[in-house]
Amino acid sequence: MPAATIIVPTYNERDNLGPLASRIFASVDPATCSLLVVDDDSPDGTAARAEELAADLPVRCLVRRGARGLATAVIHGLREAEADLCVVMDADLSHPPEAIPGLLEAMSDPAVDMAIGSRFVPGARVDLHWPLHRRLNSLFGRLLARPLTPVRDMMSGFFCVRRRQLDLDRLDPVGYKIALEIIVRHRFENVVELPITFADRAAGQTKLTVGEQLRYLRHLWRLYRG
Ligand SMILES: Nc1nc2c(ncn2[C@@H]2O[C@H](COP(=O)(O)OP(=O)(O)OP(=O)(O)O)[C@@H](O)[C@H]2O)c(=O)[nH]1
Ligand SMILES: [Mg+2]
Repeated sequence: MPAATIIVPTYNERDNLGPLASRIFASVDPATCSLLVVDDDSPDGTAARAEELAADLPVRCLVRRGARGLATAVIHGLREAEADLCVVMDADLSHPPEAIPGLLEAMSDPAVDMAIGSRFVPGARVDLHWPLHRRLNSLFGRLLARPLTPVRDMMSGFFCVRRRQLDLDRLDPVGYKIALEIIVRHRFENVVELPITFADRAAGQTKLTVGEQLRYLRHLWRLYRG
């Protein structure tokens, strides 16, 4: 298995980190892969939990103070990653760690720019108990981004990229949609989407607020403006 850094942005995910790390290191080799938690100084003690896990596993935690935001946390992680191959995923076990080897395998083809764990290709399943308004929200969000990229799940937070192919100084996202930002800014054309089963968050609370949705509109505006 190639060396890879698994970057996980966190805000108040203390109770998810243990199960997440167990499932990650049951799926990838701890001798070549490591977990990089990028925490925005969560009040629930997420960073302390990461430090506990670091006693037995290749886990490192970066704490950002005074900054908030999923996408910028991921960029911070990409800057600090040890490996060239970087996998980005959520902490809440919505993204199955068992799919990581498939993403890494897809990147073994040098022509592939990015591999995405996708909810919207044949074979994918979305095991969610989302209320109708949230599903409509997600659909509407994807429709708004459709002219920017043919990628079906451009909103996914589960993907693999090569650090050396990224110009991190060119990225200027607000909010959540880091994959969309990377695809559009780098004009990535060869994006592979692998079907995943997407689950409801395991523990803890959502951070997806109305403010976050307004930030998404601002983000789209920036991308359309070029
Ligand atoms: N560092 C950092 N991570 C964040 C921030 N907001 C969210 N995250 C993390 O980003 C990931 C996705 O956030 P979620 O709250 O799961 O968003 P979601 O998947 O759209 O919504 P739910 O799963 O319903 O909660 C999780 O690992 C969060 O902890 C933030 O401001 N800073
Ligand atoms: Mg989630």
